[in-house]
Amino acid sequence: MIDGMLPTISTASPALLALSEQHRLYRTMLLMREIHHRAIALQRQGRIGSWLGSEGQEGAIVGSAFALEADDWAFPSYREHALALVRGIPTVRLFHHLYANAADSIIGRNLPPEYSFREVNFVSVSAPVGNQVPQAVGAAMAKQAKGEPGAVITYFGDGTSSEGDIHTGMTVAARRRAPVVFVCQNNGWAISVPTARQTAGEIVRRAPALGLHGVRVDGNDALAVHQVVAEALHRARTGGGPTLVEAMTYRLGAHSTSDDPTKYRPETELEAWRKKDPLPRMADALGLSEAERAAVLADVRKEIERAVEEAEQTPQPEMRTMFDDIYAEQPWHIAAQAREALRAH
Ligand SMILES: Cc1ncc(C[n+]2csc(CCOP(=O)(O)OP(=O)(O)O)c2C)c(N)n1
Ligand SMILES: [Mg+2]
Repeated sequence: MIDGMLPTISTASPALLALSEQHRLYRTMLLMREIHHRAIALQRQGRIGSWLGSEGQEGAIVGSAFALEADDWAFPSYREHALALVRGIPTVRLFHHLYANAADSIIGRNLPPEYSFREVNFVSVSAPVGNQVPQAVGAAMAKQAKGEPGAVITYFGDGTSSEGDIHTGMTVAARRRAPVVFVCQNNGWAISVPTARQTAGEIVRRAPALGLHGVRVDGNDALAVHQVVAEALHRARTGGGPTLVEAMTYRLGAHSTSDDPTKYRPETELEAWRKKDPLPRMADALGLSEAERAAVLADVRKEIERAVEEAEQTPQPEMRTMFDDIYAEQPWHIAAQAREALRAH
């Protein structure tokens, strides 16, 4: 039942993805990396509230996102920014959310970056880790019950793999052969807790025990991730049951803008993983020259600058919106609070 149990497998077969798509995949990875750097700078300047980065994990995130089709649903965690981009959300909308402005799809209701993009089946990111997994299984079972096409993908981390919700979700999904793919990004750390202190076993080995397919993949090889996730989604869509994909990767940056990994993480470990950075690896796989790499970089930076400018110029949400979307009919005490707040404003 376990498809690949080697410590890491790199089975990139570009056959599944046209060359032009591979170039687009690389550009999206680079766009995500540059958004990450820009977001940290904006947070340090006090222009946005918070940021959780995906530096080092672009291969796992973008590679898997490229395997999705229009009918699929995604229940992401907080690092899958690029998933929204791949689903067709323009860069500026990520920044609208980070600025919590009036054009933010959730007008500042979540801690950034916890997006929600209903129109592309990108379900609101949950703050409590692991919440999204039973939700994804429920959505997959609903698809099954309604006879709707497509599958569901959900993401979580190595630390989150210790949560009960994960096991409940996977057990039910396997029992019901629900069309869902679980992507565990094992990035070595759950804030300051290393994976070895999180679990005595290997995460992917839980799959056969719970009755799922299990695949471990080199998460820094975007094409390998794409292939493994495309196969898992195909299996899910065609009634073959759920899969747990463990993508072995590494968080090169801090956990969030409130974290300082130099306090707990050995520099040598970081340096070893920098050498396995998924971005140059993908550029090498495409045979890109230095000039070509520089051209893509300049292009994504321009896109980001335009997006930041537009987000900055967009006004904040109106005060009254704070009281919307909570109750179908506003109760008297909320109405009274709204009146008072608007008077004081
Ligand atoms: C239920 C719950 N417990 C604790 C937290 C605090 N918390 C936020 S992120 C995080 C670490 C999660 O690590 P992992 O699953 O490995 O994901 P990563 O951050 O490495 O992507 C923790 C403990 C939370 N948000 N929710
Ligand atoms: Mg982790």
